[in-house]
Amino acid sequence: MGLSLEDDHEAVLGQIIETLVAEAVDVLVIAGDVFDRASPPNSAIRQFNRFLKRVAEETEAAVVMISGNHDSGDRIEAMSVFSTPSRALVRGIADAVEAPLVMRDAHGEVAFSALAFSYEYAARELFGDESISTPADVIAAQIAAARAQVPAGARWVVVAHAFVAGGAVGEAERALTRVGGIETVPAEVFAGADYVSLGHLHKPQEVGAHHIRYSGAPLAFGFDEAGQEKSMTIVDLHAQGSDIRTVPFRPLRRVRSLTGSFAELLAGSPSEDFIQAILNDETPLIDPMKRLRAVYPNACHLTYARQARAPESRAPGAGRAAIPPIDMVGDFLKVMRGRVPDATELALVANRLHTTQVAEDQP
Ligand SMILES: [Mn+2]
Repeated sequence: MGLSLEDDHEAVLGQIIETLVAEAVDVLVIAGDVFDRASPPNSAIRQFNRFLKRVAEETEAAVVMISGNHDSGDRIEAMSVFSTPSRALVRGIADAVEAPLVMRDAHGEVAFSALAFSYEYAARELFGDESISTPADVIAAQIAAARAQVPAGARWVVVAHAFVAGGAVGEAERALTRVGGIETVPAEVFAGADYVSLGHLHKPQEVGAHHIRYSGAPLAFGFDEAGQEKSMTIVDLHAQGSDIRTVPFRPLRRVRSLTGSFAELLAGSPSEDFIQAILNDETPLIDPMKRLRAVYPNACHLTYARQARAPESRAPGAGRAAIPPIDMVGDFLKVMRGRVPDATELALVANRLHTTQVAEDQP
């Protein structure tokens, strides 16, 4: 969008600090992605360092943090080297020996296992197991390594970065998505954990069970997340079971979609929010964005409702699943590049889809 989100992040990070203090939180879990790219700008690193310093100085909370698929694992791992074992467990790179952070409360010990995100090829090498071929295999190997280190009788919290089956996915997380859904990890892999704290999906949600949860991203990252309330999850672990609730964030600027005629939108209340305008005017207007920004200075996207409707008319009565994958890939490439795939590209895609299909059909 070309707009800086630094102030928006600062507001939410401040609210996290307030909540850690107000709720006397024992452990802050950051389940990745920490940053949205492997080489984040220095301003983002500085802002995050300031935040961690405030957690250390102004709160009693320990920190358990893992890298996600967008992070540089090595960059996150660097933060672990000198961290105080009782106050922080930071994991950027998966390990075959997953030592937990062990905390103690009135009911006894709680072990936190922090499973850094790992691709299959890296996990095959790490665990010396050539049969690791899916994200579910990776997590299963990490879980087995972690479980072996949990003290007898301790309750167990698992922190992981994965797409757990059944989760609602948004546009920003789709980079990991492969045809056929084999990237998903079944919730059953976490059997035995008292709580599973997940990162990757942006929408706050539970998956498969009450105690297996995504806290969600602290800010909305696209218009598909417009209107979604972001929050932090507060978990009270009991001797058995847990209480789970959310504390909503109050974003500086919201991400909103406004639908109406151009005249109606111009007459709306002025707002600094990030606005997507969906115009239902039948004829295109001249430079509407410039005039909209007089009312909504952070308006950053504009479409006409008749354009948005157009794709539906292509396959009347047919669900999205009815479109063959090869056509879906072709449509995607056409939208992204403005031309359909050529014969060589189609052959490559078809070959890859076939391999995936064969792999899925195996028992
Ligand atoms: Mn992710």
